[in-house]
Amino acid sequence: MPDTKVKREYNAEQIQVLEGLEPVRKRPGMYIGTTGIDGLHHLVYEIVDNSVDEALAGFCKNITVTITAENGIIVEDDGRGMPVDKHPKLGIPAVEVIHTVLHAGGKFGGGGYKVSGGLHGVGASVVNALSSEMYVQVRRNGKVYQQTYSRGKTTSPLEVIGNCDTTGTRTFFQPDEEIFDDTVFHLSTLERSLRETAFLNKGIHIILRDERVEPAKEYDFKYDGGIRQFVEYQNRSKEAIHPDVVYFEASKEDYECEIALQYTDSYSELILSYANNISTTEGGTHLVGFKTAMTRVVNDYARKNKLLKENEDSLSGEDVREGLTAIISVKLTEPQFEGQTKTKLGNSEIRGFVDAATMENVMRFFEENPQQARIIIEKSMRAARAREAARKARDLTRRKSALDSMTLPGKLADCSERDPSLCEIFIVEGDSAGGSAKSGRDRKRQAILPLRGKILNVEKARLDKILNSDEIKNMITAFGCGIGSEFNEEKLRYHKIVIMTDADVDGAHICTLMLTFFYRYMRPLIEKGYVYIAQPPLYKVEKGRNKYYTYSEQEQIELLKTLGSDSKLDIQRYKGLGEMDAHQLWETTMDYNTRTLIKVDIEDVALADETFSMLMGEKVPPRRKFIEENAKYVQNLDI
Ligand code: 28F
Repeated sequence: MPDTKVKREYNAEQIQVLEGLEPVRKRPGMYIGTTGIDGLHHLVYEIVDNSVDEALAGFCKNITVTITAENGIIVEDDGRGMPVDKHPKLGIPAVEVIHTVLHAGGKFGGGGYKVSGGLHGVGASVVNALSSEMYVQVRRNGKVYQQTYSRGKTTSPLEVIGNCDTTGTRTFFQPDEEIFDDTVFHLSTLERSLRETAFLNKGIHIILRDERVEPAKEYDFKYDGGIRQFVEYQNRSKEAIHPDVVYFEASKEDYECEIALQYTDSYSELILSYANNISTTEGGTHLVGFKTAMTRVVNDYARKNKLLKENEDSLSGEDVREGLTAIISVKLTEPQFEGQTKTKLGNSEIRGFVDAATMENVMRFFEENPQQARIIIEKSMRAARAREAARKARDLTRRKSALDSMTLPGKLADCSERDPSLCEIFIVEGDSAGGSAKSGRDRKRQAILPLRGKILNVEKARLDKILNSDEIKNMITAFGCGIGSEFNEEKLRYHKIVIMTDADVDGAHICTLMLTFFYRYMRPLIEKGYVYIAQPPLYKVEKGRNKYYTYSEQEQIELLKTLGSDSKLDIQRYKGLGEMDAHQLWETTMDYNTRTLIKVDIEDVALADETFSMLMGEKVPPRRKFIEENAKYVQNLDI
């Protein structure tokens, strides 16, 4: 009898179960983007998204996220509770499949589609693989079930550990220190993300608790106004110029969009876009559709109502978006994410869908609210006139430098090196410090641009006025890379732009003004990591022939402890850069081998936008509250 080899057919899921979650531990970046701080926080979003899906399906009302004292995370919801019945093919409980099989989960009941975010629903199994400990407790059928896991492996069978008369799911996980070098969660990051999730899913109730502090710090997010309230929140430190938030939603076959917008007296635009609650930071077809329609509807209405004369040029997209805060949220069953960080929406049908919805609804708002329409149109027309004036002013600066291309500002002490990647420019507060920096520097690679006093607050000024400020013009010319839409990274003359100001309130203010200018008109400088803040010393301590510099109060205390208070010490507290001579400034703050530079990076556009508006904008109360709350962090300005 020939032995017929029985060929066992494995289906995809069974292969997955055999392979386990090893692939996730081998290449975690494939599943959560990075194993840095962003990847760590993605673990939370993956679990929270499962609760959000249960809420969107209509079965969960409350979600609680707790950071435990040991930097573990507990997420709890009052949904139906994960299913516990045996999986027909795999013979293990559904809850175990969800935690041990990659991409298990898929569609949720209630006919909805999985619209929540994360890295596109890799779900609980990835969190299990990247956690040293994990447990899930399911309240369902009047019982409390529990199962535990570690590093992707099941460490206990599903057991009944009690009875209950409620339903829901509670998940605990401790990020694996073998995977993540930094496992300390940032409360502000979770606060912003969960608040955003609550705005995007109106009515959902999310509580965030931090038990690492005594008493525990708690946030409570619930916004029945959804993205309308999101716009009001983003505008809380700006002045709205018309009373109503424009809001509309539209749906078609298997996609829907929801948009809210309101104009303020700000000169910058803030448009946040989302697809299935994922922040599409690289934009995409929904954003293009919205922008195109906004430009068209403002021009059409302006012409139809004789606000814009026949012979006047049309308003540009930039003019129309000056001062605009908008939230665009689309939901679709088969989203295509493209771009470097997979946060650009690619679905082409969405562009026309959002364009038509915006055109129709904004035109209707204008026709029903002619006063508000006029205010908005007039704002855009002022922007157009200012843009025209700015172009003239810019041509002036360009024409001058075109005539004599090397017209660099007289105050600039340039460096001799021609390769920008080796060059640094120090923007130094005050002429005396500028003088010391010029003589103390490395002339080959370090350029100095002294800055006299405060620069213009660009948050409260338009481009034409900004271009009239010598200090700003000097920086633009020295950097060589242009501003705004003309910014060209290839032309940047220095790959380190170091802000060097006094370590006092004035210095911090000048530093913030400069960062505001870079953020508003040369944002890629910050995004690409060219901008730094120099750290001058606070104290010089001399003991006999030994000389020590300290850069923070803490460091000073430790040094004095080490040197012992018995010996005779000569201590100098630096009030400003000008108190250091050229050599001291060089060795403490500019020498490549001994200096400390803080690299400025934008952690979150929305946060940066509201931080600058709060710090530099019109309204005083939010600014006072912000400084009171954040003063203790200010030594490491990391926006
Ligand atoms: C703290 C994290 O994960 N909550 C969840 C549910 C509810 C159901 C479900 C989840 C069926 C097969 C996909 C219950 N009853 N919180 C959570 N709550 N998953 S995750 O079902 C899983 C789906 O795989 C659920 C009826 N239908 C769905």
